[in-house]
Amino acid sequence: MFNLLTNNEKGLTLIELIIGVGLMSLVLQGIYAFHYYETKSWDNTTRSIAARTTAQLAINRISRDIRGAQVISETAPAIEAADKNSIIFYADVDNDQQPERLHYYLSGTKLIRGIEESQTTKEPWVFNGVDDVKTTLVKDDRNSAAQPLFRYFSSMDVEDTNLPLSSARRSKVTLLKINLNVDKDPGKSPAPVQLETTVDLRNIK
Ligand SMILES: [Ca+2]
Repeated sequence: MFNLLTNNEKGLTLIELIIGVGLMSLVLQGIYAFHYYETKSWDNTTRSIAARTTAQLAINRISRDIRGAQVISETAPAIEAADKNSIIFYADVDNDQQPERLHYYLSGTKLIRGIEESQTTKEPWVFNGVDDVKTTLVKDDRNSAAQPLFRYFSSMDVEDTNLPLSSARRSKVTLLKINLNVDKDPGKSPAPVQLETTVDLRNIK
């Protein structure tokens, strides 16, 4: 009896070894799975924060530019073109007392900010309608005709859906709603980032 106990304590039987290895394997799988999901979750969180930051910066930029919109000729409104996913207007965004032509538009999934300086350094201001500089503000913009970036409201806060707006209608725009939809991989996590802001245009110069 004594010998039997001693023998058993000296080493593992094959069964014990198999059970031990099996248990160890389960533990390792658990650790791996935990690590995998933690990393994935961390990646999603990081990407979500990055998308939200990009969207917020873009929406801030557009809002700031459009708030400075100004009438540059007596015969044309401050907003030169107004459509679902594009807008053109004039504003002195670099504070040099000369207006620039701002052009926001979607090119595929890119939200672009185009800017053109006047061909003249004093009135009358002359623009060729060609962007001098183009900057991509958002790479993964998922706005579309069904989910437009820009919505226009006339007096009484009535939405004008006759897009693109005619010149007469553009001069009546008092509110602009910007709805930005950013999503790197539609259908996959993280969820799309959607930001909306309203810009009051009643004080257009
Ligand atoms: Ca300027």
